[in-house]
Amino acid sequence: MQTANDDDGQTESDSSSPLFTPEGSPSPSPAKEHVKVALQEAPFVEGLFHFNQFLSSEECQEIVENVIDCHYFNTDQGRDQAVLFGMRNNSNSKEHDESQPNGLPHWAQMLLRMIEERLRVTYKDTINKDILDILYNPSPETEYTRQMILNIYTPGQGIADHIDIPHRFLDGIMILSFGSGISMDFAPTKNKDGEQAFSLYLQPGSICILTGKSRWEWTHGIPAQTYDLVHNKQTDQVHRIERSARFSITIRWLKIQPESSTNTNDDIAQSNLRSHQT
Ligand SMILES: O=C(O)CCC(=O)C(=O)O
Repeated sequence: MQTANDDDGQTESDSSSPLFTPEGSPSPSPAKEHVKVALQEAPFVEGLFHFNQFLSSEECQEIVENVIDCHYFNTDQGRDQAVLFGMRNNSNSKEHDESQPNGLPHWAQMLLRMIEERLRVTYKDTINKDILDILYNPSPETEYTRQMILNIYTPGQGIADHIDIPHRFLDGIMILSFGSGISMDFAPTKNKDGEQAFSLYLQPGSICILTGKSRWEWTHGIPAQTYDLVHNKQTDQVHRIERSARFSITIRWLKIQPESSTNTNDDIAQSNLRSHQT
């Protein structure tokens, strides 16, 4: 593996967007810790799917503009995370129907439908019915709702390695990336079958899907650093890519549980994961 210091132009950060220009935020200091080399494509892990260029840059732009119009964020005041909830599933209906109003804003409903359609048609050779059901049609026996977490990461920010709380969220997590690319670390928790931790570069416009083993038995997290090292498979070189602001949308199924006091603690635990470079 050779190393190169130039940016190979993979990131398409949109520095003109107000979502990505947090005026007055402190400029991060250079990374101190060891920066792992990230892969452009995911190695095989049961239930993990990663598609680069899942969304076109025009689609990314439109989604970001819709989010800006909703005024969720104020990065000057540290408001860099928003959580959206849909309505609970209707236990009378057998199948979850993404085309029915679900309490989420229009742009989010459109996005959910677009992802479903694309997975069903364009990625049908990889995404089978079982995976689509996990993502779009969970068991009607459980009470659940859609949850979307929107996160802005400025360079130097990350999220601690974690497994999304097992008793709080169902199987099936989708992570969409916009703005800057970023490395995500994955590590097995069970240390069996010779599985190795790795780092994956999430490009803008990509989708990363965690189901099954990758959701329940692997941690994922984003190291708090100001740049990433990315291995280019074609040239066998490692490129240093500076981070700019990244925006992500994480889509999950949130279980509805009666014991709300536990839920509150869980929610705090889950939202405290965001980490900053020190
Ligand atoms: O923002 C991301 O890319 C990942 C977010 C995440 O892992 C989480 O909210 O649990």
